[in-house]
Amino acid sequence: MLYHLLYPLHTSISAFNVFRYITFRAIYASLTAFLICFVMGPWFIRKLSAMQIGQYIREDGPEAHHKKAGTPTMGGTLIIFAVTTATLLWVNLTNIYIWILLLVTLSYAGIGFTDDYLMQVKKRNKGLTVRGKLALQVIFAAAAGALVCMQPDFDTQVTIPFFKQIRPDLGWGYVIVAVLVIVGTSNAVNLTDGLDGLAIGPVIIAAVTYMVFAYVAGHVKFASYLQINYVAASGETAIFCGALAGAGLGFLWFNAYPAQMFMGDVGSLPLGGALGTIAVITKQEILLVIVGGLFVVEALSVILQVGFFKMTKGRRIFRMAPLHHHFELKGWAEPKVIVRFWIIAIAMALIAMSTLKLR
Ligand code: 57M
Repeated sequence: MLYHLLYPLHTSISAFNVFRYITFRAIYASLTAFLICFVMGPWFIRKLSAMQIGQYIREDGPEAHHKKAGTPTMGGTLIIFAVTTATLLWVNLTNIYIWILLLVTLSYAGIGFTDDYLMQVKKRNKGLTVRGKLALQVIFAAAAGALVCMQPDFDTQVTIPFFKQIRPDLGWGYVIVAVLVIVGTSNAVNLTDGLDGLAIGPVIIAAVTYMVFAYVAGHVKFASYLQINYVAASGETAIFCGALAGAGLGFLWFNAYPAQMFMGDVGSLPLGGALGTIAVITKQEILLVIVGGLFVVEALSVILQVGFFKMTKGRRIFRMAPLHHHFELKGWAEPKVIVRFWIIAIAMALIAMSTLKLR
């Protein structure tokens, strides 16, 4: 909005020229989203507490979690409000990719909100069914995938990290890749969200990484120099990434150990969905396995544990899945697990960045 209001004035006030630059708007979108979360956080936590939206803690979980009972949850509502407001303020609103990102973010927030609302407010012990949630996620991801494929400048090749020459063109089959990436990331972030700051830290790291990729993919000269797919107009999504990172930082202020609030499904589902959609738009779909390596490892630990548990009728690979519970039960203090997982996430992001140069 500010872009549309202020940039046209650059002919009389030359300082307003800065509104043209994606880098400038990405930084300010990030600061705007951060400030919204930071300033509104205490009020929001008080509201959640007054509405008694407190976390129910599973009895079979690690002992250390029992003291977290009643921590306000659904803090993701604030994150999504901050991301959406900052994005709408700073982007060029005629950019279709921004609307596709908002479609996934807000629809996934709606799914998560409904689930949380049924469990936390209506105090039902089950929210939406797993199948129902998955079906809705697939529908909105497929809609986003189809919209992306319909853009005249978007090609349906898939980028394979480290092998820049191999780019299989999937045609409409690309929608299936988009669905797998978006739905998979959404659920992997949700599984990771089990310790204070554990999910939001790597979300911030991934958002910053994709901010760089979005900027490069949307810049014809940089994209050609680095031999990556150029996606016309995708640079604007760097501003959304900035907003995501900023809102994440603002939320982390309150979610840092010991957490004053949790994000709930209304946060974890859309954050993962948004990262998946950015990966698709910037044509760095497979790279998300590296950028979001931590989410992948957490999801794999669940798949392996559940598979092994069923096959062996009750035996386990890990003390408990997802993986963060395994280390907790081994006796690592919660902050140690969290910070060490962040360190791994940063290392994975650096490896992902290196693919810009490696081929
Ligand atoms: C949600 N969420 C937390 C909070 C957060 C298939 C199975 C492995 C699924 C998995 C599962 O349900 N995962 C998704 C993980 C929950 O947090 C809420 O949920 C939101 C995200 N959706 O925002 O609102 C608890 O996590 C802790 N937490 C924090 N700090 C935070 O900032 O400490 C969350 C955010 C909170 C709080 O304690 O209550 C969750 O874990 O429920 N299931 C599991 O993760 C369960 N694992 C399991 O059953 N493993 C089995 C195998 C055979 C499947 C095994 O290994 O034996 C564990 N979850 C819990 N206790 N809480 C089991 C024990």
